[in-house]
Amino acid sequence: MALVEPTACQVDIAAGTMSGATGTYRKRLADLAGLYADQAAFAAAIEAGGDAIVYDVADFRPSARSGDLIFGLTRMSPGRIGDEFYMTRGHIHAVADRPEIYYGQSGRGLMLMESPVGETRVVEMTAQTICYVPPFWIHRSVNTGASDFVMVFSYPADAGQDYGIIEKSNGMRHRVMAGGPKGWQLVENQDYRGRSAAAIAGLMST
Ligand code: S6P
Ligand code: ZN
Repeated sequence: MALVEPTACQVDIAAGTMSGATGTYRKRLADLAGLYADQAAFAAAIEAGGDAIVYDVADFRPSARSGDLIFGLTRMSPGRIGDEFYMTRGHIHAVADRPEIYYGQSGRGLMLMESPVGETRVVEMTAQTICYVPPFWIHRSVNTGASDFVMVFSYPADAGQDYGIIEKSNGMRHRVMAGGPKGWQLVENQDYRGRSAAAIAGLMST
């Protein structure tokens, strides 16, 4: 098998960028319609502030081979729609038993995780926090701070992303809203629909 050349990518924490990326994408508010609870606040935010950038992702994908690694950088803007903090779309890995790590670079936020049966876990993150997302956990990043929230991530190259799992449940079980002693609190998503036993068994048999 042909060897891949070793490489290095440089993170610019202040800019929230990574050199040498093989791919980048940007998500603006309009790309995230339906994600937030307060639809009137969502429409007002687009009307008032233009189509704000919510997050940028840059990654390095050497190959899609199992055993290889993808790594990259997520930069999230600070902001809220109503009381709900800016967040990523969230997903489970398409090969559901593939894990991930995130390494905080700057800012403040959290990793919101949900198991197939609907248990919620939160890992709070600041610079130098390493968050381990175990196999089978749905994960979404949330910027709960007042500045950019920047994280390095790495996950197996054959993991893929399944975004439909969150759409099918009408969102994750909990929303992250302003309030409480820490400045953020979990609030039950009123529209949430739990997964069927068959769906859970299907995920866990990966
Ligand atoms: C991929 C990994 C990250 C996210 C990124 C944006 O498995 O978890 O690269 O893709 O943080 O989140 P999302 O949910 O829009 O892919
Ligand atoms: Zn992931």
